[in-house]
Amino acid sequence: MLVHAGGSTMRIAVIGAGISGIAAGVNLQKVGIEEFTIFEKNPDVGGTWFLNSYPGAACDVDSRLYSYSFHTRKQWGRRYAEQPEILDYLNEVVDRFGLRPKIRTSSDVRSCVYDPSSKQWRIACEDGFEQNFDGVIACVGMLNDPLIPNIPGLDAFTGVATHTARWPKDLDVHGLRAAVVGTGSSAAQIVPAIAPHVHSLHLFQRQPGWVLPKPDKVHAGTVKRPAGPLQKAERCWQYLRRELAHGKYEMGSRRNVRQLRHAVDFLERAVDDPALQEVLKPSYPFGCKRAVRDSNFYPALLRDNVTTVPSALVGVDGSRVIAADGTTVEVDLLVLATGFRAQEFLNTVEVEGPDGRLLSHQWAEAGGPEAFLGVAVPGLPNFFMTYGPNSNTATTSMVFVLERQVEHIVRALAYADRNRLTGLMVRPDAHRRFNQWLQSSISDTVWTAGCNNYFSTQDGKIVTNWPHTSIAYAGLLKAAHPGLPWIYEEFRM
Ligand code: N01
Repeated sequence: MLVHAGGSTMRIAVIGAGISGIAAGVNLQKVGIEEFTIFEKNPDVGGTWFLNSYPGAACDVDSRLYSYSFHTRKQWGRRYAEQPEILDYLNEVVDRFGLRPKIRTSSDVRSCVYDPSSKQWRIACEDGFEQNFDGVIACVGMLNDPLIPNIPGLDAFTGVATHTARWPKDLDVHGLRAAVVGTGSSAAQIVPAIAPHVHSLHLFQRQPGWVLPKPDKVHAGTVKRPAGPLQKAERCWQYLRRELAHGKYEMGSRRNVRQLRHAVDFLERAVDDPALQEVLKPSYPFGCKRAVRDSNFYPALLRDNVTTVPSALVGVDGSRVIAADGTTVEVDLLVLATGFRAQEFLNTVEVEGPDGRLLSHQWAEAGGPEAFLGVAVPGLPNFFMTYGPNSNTATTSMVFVLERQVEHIVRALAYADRNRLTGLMVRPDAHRRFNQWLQSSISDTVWTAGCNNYFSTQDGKIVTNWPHTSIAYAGLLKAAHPGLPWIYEEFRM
């Protein structure tokens, strides 16, 4: 990218200092936009990797791939890094690129309102801080707002109740009678991590998930130097292998049937009890929910102190937790591994465009959140987002995807800056055509097979996932140059 010749005057607000917020800071500096503030609601950087500190929290994507292309590591401590190592890595990137002075921590952005007279966005934080910016990059993530199920009596639970993404720092689980609710990726990590230490553990499973092994490996140590040619080649191979293995999640495709067979084999090898096998076997196609990757989950369920309750948690009465099938257990610790409000994009920030319309209303009228390539929405000049609607790629590392989004966004803002535009905005027809094509590509995917997944709205519209390969997605982001008049509309004073 070219550095702005005359020196940039543009001032950008980045909301969130997680993986994409940090990448946005690095890329803005790269194009010479130095006037930016990264607002972070937490007391420190890292986003999801700051908040998800529950026992066993780790990444189920190979670390060689789950890291920035602009800051690689020669060797990670293990093949699938655990949360502390990923958080350490993100802090290292922040310091290496001198971003810390640009980050305003403990700053919860509550609203982002466009002021038509100044042609700027007014950012307002919960602590009363307000400031105007020429452009906004919302990097709040898709999995940031915990979904606490509406369970009668939960508020009055007499023990310790916590969501996985809000784990109390010094919680000692030793000897506790625990219940874990949910069987997604978070539950699959926390159950094996705490099962050996708790007195007993009851796992409340509403609907089982497909599980694949995770061939983890501990390395001799972490080498923080940049990856050499060999590690770069391995990273590239990891990427291509994942792309080739998954492709599109098409219902009944040869690939999908093969993945299903792999998951069934793994279940049958790992669980020798036929009754438990039956309980753990999903009745929907592989990939309808994001598959769990963990080699320790099934063995943990076979422990003497672990019981799988094949029923949803429906009530809490003092220290007793109650399942839909009537099972009642007395517990000291209630872990809600119940996921996130993934379909409610940007629900923690009120975004109001030039015409006074709220983005949430715009999306409600459209039947659910939608965006152009997951990054831009018509009616919002110089407003972009990462990890927006339908940009969750099931096939690869989200770090790869978020980096490509950030590159697209920063290129657009730099273009607006260079050309002295007051705004750059995706055209409604480009946005409409893109979303029509996108939704028609989704109709034959396994995500529509009718399982409980977090990909769709209540009306069944898939709003989180990208149906094609990440190569195709990255290619489209690259091809959609901000100067193309049939994609972006330009505004001048
Ligand atoms: O959440 P989920 P998660 N009684 O939504 C269940 C990422 N992630 O935090 O399936 C009983 O997958 C619910 O049941 P059902 C990753 O993208 C990544 O585990 O809806 N159960 C489900 O089992 C992942 O996909 C890593 O029937 C109840 C569970 O709660 C995403 O985060 C690690 C219930 C929620 O599962 C979310 O994963 C961890 C009830 N009343 C997470 N209510 C990596 O390694 C809800 N459930 C990168």
